[in-house]
Amino acid sequence: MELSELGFDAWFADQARQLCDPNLSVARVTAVDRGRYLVRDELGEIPAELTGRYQHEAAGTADVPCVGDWVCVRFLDARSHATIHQLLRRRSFLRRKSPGRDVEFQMIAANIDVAFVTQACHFDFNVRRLERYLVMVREGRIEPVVLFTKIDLVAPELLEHMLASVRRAGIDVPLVPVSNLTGAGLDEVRRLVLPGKTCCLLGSSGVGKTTLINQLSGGAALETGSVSHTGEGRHTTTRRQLVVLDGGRLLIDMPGMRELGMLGVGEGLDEVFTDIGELAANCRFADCSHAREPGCAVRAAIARGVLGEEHLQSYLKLRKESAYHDMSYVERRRKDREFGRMTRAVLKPKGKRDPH
Ligand SMILES: Nc1nc2c(ncn2[C@@H]2O[C@H](COP(=O)(O)OP(=O)(O)OP(=O)(O)O)[C@@H](O)[C@H]2O)c(=O)[nH]1
Ligand SMILES: [Mg+2]
Ligand SMILES: [Zn+2]
Repeated sequence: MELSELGFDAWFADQARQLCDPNLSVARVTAVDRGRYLVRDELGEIPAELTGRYQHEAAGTADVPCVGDWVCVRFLDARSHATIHQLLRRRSFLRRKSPGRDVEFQMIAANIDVAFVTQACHFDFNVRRLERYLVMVREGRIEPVVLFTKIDLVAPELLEHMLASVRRAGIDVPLVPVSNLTGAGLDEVRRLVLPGKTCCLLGSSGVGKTTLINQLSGGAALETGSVSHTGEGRHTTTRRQLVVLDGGRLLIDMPGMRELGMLGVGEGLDEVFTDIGELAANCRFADCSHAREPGCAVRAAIARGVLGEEHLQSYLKLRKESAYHDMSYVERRRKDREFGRMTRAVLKPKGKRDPH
């Protein structure tokens, strides 16, 4: 196996050259469980932990490695375990705001190319929740694909109805209806999981995420909910894990999310609701709230019937909830300063760095 089959490419190689001590190796985090890690490189997967220094210096939860991260490691005792010394920059990420007033993010996974946002047709379909997931995915610079699973459990008319509501909501990402039972749609999913690319499955518990990964891997490798039950809300998968399929196709399985939590700073929101963004450019006031201001182009579009009132309401609701909106001025300033420090640390010339 080559590192490129784990998703390593020129972009990360460049990072490694800048950040990694030449005596260290590069590996990818494949699982995280309460401070214990699994990392993988060309030769295999081994347990790892953060160095004391790393733990000491990590400024916030976002600096701690998560599944999918590339890290610099030292292999110890004939590769029986490793220590993690340095995190490489993330090209993309999934994160949510930690509970509490402070704007601190919990990283969920990193360096993902495609996120399959998964809902099961028979119990889980919800357009508003779909939008929340899509915002989170777009914000992390990840390509979304929507999967509707368990289509074997619903009548074709119901599926049609669901697809129509998604389109009505202005969601224009690829959408694949699948059944793990009949195999319908699986070839299409397979075509989207490309060698050297990392995909992840997101969605509620019991929608069939792990079952799908097992289908694609051609063997029942991971534990799934029992077949006799629909599985809703049982949280069979308990940790995030990167699975390597043959040909370097990489999939991250995740536990069902109980709660999506707060959203990030709002760029993802505008990408999912591009229609509203385009209309808003013509509102008279730049900070128009699209409530009752004069010259509001968004309200005018609703009056003309080209934009759904419900669509606007869900946009406004998400915008109100987004972390950026929630941040006080002081917090925003602090965040900006932290960011400045971080970029300076990254840009610090190599010769001046302390030895590890
Ligand atoms: N009828 C039907 N059942 C399915 C399908 N896909 C999965 N299941 C069943 O749904 C249940 C839950 O599947 P899992 O793959 O464990 O679901 P999950 O999304 O990984 O759930 P968590 O790990 O809890 O987040 C299992 O009993 C599966 O056999 C499908 O396409 N059709
Ligand atoms: Mg699972
Ligand atoms: Zn407006």
